[in-house]
Amino acid sequence: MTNTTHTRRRPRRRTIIVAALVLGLLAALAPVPAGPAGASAPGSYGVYESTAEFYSGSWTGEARDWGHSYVGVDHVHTVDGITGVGAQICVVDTGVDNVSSSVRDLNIGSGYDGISDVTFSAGSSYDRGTHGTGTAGVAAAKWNGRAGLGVAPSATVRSSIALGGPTATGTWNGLVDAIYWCLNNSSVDIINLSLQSGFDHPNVRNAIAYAAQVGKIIVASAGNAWPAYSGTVYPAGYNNVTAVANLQSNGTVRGNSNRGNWVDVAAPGHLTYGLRPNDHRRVRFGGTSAAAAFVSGIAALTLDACNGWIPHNSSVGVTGTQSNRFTQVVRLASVDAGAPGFDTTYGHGIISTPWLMDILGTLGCPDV
Ligand SMILES: [Ca+2]
Ligand SMILES: [Ca+2]
Repeated sequence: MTNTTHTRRRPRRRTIIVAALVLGLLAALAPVPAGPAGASAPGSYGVYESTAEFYSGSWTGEARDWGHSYVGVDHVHTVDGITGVGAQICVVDTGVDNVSSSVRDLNIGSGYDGISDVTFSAGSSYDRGTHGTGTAGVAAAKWNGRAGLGVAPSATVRSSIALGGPTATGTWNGLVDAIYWCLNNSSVDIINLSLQSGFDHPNVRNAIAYAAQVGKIIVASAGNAWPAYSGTVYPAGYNNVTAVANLQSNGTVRGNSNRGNWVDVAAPGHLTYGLRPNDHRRVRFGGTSAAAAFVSGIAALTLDACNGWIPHNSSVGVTGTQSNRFTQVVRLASVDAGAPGFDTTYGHGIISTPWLMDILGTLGCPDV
């Protein structure tokens, strides 16, 4: 990794935050359905949240997540001054809890519930479970004396609900509606999909292709079902998506993180710090869900550094949609791990955030 120093701070408008009070956590490990490829779509509940572990644990005070130092996010925050200002992450999940404006540990904008087809204001954001708030926390929690620090603490979260119920599952229609709400929202820059399925549903595929076409960056979890399910995981397996494997603090990918030639990168995901609903206290949140959220936070840092636009550079393969360009800069900024060169477990390797910033500077991003 190399370091650069920067003096900057361009003021940008942003939305206000909010947060909540209370407790409660559940651990839902849903199996990936080995989708009937080529056959008719499975009925209603075909999409599952991508969470292996959700540790309620005890409150441990303010501290950075291990992953921040492991991949240099702390350096990018403190030395480069890049924190995700101006970026918006649409979290397609169980929702993001925000019942109290007295605890301001997430910047939350207005949202949408694809299950009941209603929109809601920033102040009335809610979580149908726990998974979405955990995910949002990994990506964008702020310091507030109560919670931890996310990868992009200045980014704004937009909640678009696709999962619910005791096992945090959803319908294909609900998922498609939730993705469309994100892509139709011009303020949204990044779509986080911490969910997994073995079924390549054409409507989901098309929605994601359209999201990429209109300039959104799409990030998805590799899945937590290895080796029980060894096929391609969707939506992570789509070309327009950055697929993220679950890195542990010992530098290895977790055993249940799904593998395949569609995996792009490994990022901290095991026992990372997320937020729990109701009190927004920090919890250990793990799985490829957290790893995807970590990279969505890095996407927000990228857009902060690039003032919202990743420049094209065909000589290093940074071409195509903004989502494709993001995938490519992530690949370029990954440190090889596991088997030499690209491999199906780590993809192109372990993300290095300072290296990514150096690459963005070389590409001409104005703020690094
Ligand atoms: Ca990909
Ligand atoms: Ca490798």
